[in-house]
Amino acid sequence: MPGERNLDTNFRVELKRIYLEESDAKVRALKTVMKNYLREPGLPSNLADFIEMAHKLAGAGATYGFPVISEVGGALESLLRAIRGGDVELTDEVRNALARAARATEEVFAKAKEGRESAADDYPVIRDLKSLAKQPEDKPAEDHSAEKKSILVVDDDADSLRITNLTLVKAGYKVLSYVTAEEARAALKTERPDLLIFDVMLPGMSGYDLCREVRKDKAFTFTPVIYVTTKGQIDDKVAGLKTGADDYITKPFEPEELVARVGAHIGRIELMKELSLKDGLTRAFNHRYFQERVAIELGRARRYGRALSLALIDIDHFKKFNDTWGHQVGDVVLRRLVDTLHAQVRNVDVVCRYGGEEFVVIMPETTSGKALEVINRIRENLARTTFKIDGHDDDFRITISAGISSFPGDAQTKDELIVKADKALYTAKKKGRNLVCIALDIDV
Ligand code: GH3
Ligand code: MG
Ligand code: MG
Repeated sequence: MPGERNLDTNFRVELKRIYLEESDAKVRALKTVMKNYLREPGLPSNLADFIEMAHKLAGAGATYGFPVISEVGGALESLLRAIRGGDVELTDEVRNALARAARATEEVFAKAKEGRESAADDYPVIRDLKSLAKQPEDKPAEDHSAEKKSILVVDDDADSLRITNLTLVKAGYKVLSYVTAEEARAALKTERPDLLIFDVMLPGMSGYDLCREVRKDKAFTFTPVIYVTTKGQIDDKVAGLKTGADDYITKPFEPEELVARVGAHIGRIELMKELSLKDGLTRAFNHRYFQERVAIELGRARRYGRALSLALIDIDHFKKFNDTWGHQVGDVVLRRLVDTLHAQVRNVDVVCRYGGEEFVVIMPETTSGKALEVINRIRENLARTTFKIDGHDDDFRITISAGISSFPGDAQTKDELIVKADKALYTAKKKGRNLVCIALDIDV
């Protein structure tokens, strides 16, 4: 039985060795892209190359047994993306941090060659990079959608696991690998991979048992499971699919086939998420997502002692608009409004359709005063801008009213935040519309 060998240790040692063999080249490549970038920071391809290098280190490091490399790479990537987004300038302090990141990378590898381990705490540069990028350390879960998808692989055969790993890493995935089902099960208590790949025959708990157990966990109801196994008989395939798995690949497999199947499953789940979280007409997030997200953001605001604002926005006299122009024209206006909101709020703000012609913007780290300023600017822009709609010669214009409430000033709970924003909106309507009110204005 393959499980009798100590594959766990052997495999990890082997992966580390492979990565270390390439480490000099990696450090050289990192220094080159950094040098090119610092020599000509204005050239977009220089920054793009640098970001790609950081991204690779972030993605592969931990997979090959170098979590600190992933940490440095990830923090470096965030900072570089912030620079690209115009949120951070290339100051001397930033230059200095970039150079320290390269030195840290070199040192982690050098220590590993001498058989010494590194810990993230040994490298304060990781914290510095993060703080320069102004990224809170626990980013909203949804931000990960833009990041690499992660795949958990369980296989007790070292060669097979390595091929699967290398294939998936090369295809751009982050891979978490385990040699026993028990290990994978423990990891799944904290990790939330996007797809699971199980070998069937494993020492101890089998892949089938693991799949059955995973399917009982609500967090993984829709996570695709693929078996990769040498068992090729039709009976085995049927038995495998009956455990709740989605697909089956027989070893030896073609890497392209694995990547294609993984991509198809992940793509379908992404689409499903998109459909279940977003409103079909406007592409704003839907009411259900709003409720979940506002709770998450409120928790974060409380934990870090930061402000959080909600802006509830309602189109003025929209019923009359529909009655005059028809619902189809009304629908176009709803979409336009969401586009306008998306264009004029920050990336971290979350635009949701609360219902009907009411929208709500979740604004993390935003005080009531700042939210008022932003929403008022949007209101003014809308009120003074006319727009055209296909098939109509008329110039259209809408106005909006909005109510704003904030944590911690106006409300402590999610429901209270919503109620206060709603009351502020009501005040704005009562005062004549085309107006933004904050919770403080209530009862005035
Ligand atoms: P107020 O200024 O007080 O908000 O007046 P209002 O007419 O906008 O408010 P009311 O709540 O009376 O009417 C809301 C209208 O929004 C009624 C409905 O026709 C329209 N509406 C809601 N959902 C949709 C939609 O999906 N498409 C279109 N075209 N109209 C919608
Ligand atoms: Mg309205
Ligand atoms: Mg309304």
